[in-house]
Amino acid sequence: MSSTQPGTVISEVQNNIGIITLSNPAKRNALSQSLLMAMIDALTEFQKQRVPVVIIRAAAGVKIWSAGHDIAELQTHEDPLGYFDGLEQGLRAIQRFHGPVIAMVQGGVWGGACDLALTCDILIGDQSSTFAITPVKLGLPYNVSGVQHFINRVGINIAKEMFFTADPVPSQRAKEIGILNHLVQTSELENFTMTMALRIASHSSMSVSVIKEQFRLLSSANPITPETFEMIQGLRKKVYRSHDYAEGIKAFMEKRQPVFTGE
Ligand code: YXS
Repeated sequence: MSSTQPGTVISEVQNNIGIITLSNPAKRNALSQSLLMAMIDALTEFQKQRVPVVIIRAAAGVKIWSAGHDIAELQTHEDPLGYFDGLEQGLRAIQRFHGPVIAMVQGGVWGGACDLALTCDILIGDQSSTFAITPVKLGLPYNVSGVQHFINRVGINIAKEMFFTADPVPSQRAKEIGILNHLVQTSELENFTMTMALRIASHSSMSVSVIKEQFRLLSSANPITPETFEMIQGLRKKVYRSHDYAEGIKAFMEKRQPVFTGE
């Protein structure tokens, strides 16, 4: 079974493994609302078909796995990563899928796509894979659950460096700091990933599913008080209503460097 929604994703099942291929090449696989909804639809369909494991990938040989959130769809003066934003819905769909979701990565992973890849249960990449989280380049306030994803995955020190520098982390370092579970030769990437998916699928899907849910619940179990959450939201509001955020978006659309004023 394979379905393609132009400019979004290609979804198919091979040996009872679900495969979602990001397919928006004109925009370097930017995570548009329509691409994210198509990804969610594919996961929903795989869940119905009791597909035990899913691989999320881009087309073979791409230089950019995904350029991140579709900047053209980011609203200024509004929370760009609100609970119902397409990216946030997509991240939750990956977390709540009943089995492991494996990100198979070639090429650059940018911004919200880095959050999406890190939200997958297992990451396997080749030497061309790089990972950058880039809100500071747009003057954008990342969201609480997103920051938590990075702390959980790489630890607070590395997460700070990634957020503050916005520099792409190259594959070798990504392996060293725990972004990548495995760094494999390009020629081996598809076979290695499918072999792992089939290995997982050979085990009790009920047991795997419940253990995945335990990881989700335990990794998000960092209670903060309602007042603390409201303070964070207040701080974020200052940022997404700032000159800098509006300038960051405008500069990208005008293909120029932003001029930030810190206001
Ligand atoms: O000029 P055309 O119409 O052909 O379109 C160009 C780009 O504008 C478009 N494009 C994007 N459109 C919307 N959202 C994007 N994120 C995006 N990225 C690219 O795709 C066409 C080809 O882009 P071009 O010419 O730059 O390709 P390239 O191969 O030279 O460079 C590829 C990239 C990915 C290095 C470059 O496109 C780039 O730096 N893109 C922006 C990466 C980025 O900053 N992503 C973060 C998005 S915001 C986000 O994810 C979070 C909300 S956060 O900010 O918090 O991280």
